[in-house]
Amino acid sequence: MKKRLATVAAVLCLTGALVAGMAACSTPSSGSTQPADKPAAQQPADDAAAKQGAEADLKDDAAQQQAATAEADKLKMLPQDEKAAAAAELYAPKVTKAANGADVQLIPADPYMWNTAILDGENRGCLGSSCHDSLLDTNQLLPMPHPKLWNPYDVEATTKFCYMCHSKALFMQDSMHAIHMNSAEFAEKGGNCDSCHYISPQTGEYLLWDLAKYNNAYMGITPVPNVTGDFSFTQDSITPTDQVFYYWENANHQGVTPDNDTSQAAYDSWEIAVGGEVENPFTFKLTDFEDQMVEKVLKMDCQTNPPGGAYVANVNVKGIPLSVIMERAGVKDTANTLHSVADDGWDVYPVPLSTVNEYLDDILLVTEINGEPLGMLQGFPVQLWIPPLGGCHYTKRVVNLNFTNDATEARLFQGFTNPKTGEMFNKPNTAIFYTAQGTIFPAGQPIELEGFADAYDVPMTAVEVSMDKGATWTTYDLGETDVMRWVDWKFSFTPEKPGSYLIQVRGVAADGSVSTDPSQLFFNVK
Ligand SMILES: Nc1nc2c(c(=O)[nH]1)N[C@H]1C(S)=C(S)[C@@H](COP(=O)(O)O)O[C@H]1N2
Ligand SMILES: [Mo]
Repeated sequence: MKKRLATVAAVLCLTGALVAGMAACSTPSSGSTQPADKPAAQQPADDAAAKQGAEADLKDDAAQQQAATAEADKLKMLPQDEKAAAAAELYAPKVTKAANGADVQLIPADPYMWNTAILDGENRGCLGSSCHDSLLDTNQLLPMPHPKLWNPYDVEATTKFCYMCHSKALFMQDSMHAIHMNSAEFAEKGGNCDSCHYISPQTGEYLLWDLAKYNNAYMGITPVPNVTGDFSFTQDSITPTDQVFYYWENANHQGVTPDNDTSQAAYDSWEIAVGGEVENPFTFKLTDFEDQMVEKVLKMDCQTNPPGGAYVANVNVKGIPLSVIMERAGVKDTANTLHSVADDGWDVYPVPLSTVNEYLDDILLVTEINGEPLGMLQGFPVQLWIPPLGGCHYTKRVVNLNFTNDATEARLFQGFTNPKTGEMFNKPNTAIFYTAQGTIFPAGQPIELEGFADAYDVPMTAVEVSMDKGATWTTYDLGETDVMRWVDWKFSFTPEKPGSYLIQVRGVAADGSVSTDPSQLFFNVK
């Protein structure tokens, strides 16, 4: 496998395809910034042009770097008293615009210019002013298909998004090292270990810069022990339809997003065959059960929703109760498993019948979300919703419901295990919605944050907030919560003074488990 991935990286370099995905990536020591181009798929015919463009970019980079180095050199020669003011200006953290329009500063200001002049924070890590615009696009530049990712609720993708799938299969370290270390562009731009890693002075461990910078590397973040604010939550909030995530992995794990027919005719003619260990095998159309459909507010968490990610929805769904279908079929005692098979062959995550029976009141063959037919991406015309299991069990475009007697018990997926620690990565899980990393808030005004907390089949009992990197946590008890819906929390507080801050949010569930990877937001108050 390692060999195959290395070949892949070589192909990438040869075709120059990577060039499109890597906007100007400057050397870690330059102190200069280049604008990042939006990645775009390249046609083979464009390769020559792309290569020329990349060469021109590199020359531009080199010129900019020279200029920056000259400026920094001049500064080094200044007398001490003049140096401080000049350095503060030259090495001030950059203020840029986030995708949502907010002014952001990704690096805390510190009196010694440690973060920018010494650690060179502006030029390290995947994102920011360094190499990639967004991690969501990079995987689409691979030569092989890859499931499309996006970020509902504007939650920025981190490498934790990649780790969810790649921690077990196709190890992330292997592919990332091969792709970067074999990339001519990465080499030409002076990329090295420090570009991606933070080497812990305590342990010597190579941490990922993007994941470690705020907690381990930067100075200038003001701690707020025992932070307090106004906390509230609801389980009734509804994910707007355009923020409902989608995920197509397909039965072959190739992740090609389909382009299915969403016409009324396609809905009217959709057929589902019910069979296996049942008294009355039968085939039905969705229209046959129109008058028995019910509406419910239910959640769906993707099994691989990363820590701090928002592959989670809480929506008003309408559909046929599975109980109605099971009653009509007369499921025999010999059946122990439900296989819901899709037209793309998706039958990867069968469910034990005992689990089906446990949650039967909330299992629906869903045809509508928030009063509208399912979108193409959400599996028009029908998706089997099985809360509170992981989303992989929610088969889209079901064509078969097979009640079988399997020799081995079907495995349930309700959260993801970190293979390094054996602990759950994303259970309980939280995310902070709609707020860009580095956002600059006006001083003296309350900062209002919102997000979700959930733990699949385990009810949430508390949300905890820390503003001193986890030294103290303020607990907000939720009481008894409904496991079929998410917890949507709001937290509002006013920092006492301007500065740079880090807020972390973690969840506590009824089994006593606590998020291992809190969601976090770095922000500034000016
Ligand atoms: N037929 C089919 N069903 C599928 C998948 C798929 O690739 N094909 N992906 C599953 C996964 S992993 C998830 S998280 C949910 C996502 O459902 P949504 O797109 O409606 O949010 O669909 C599940 N059902
Ligand atoms: Mo999923």
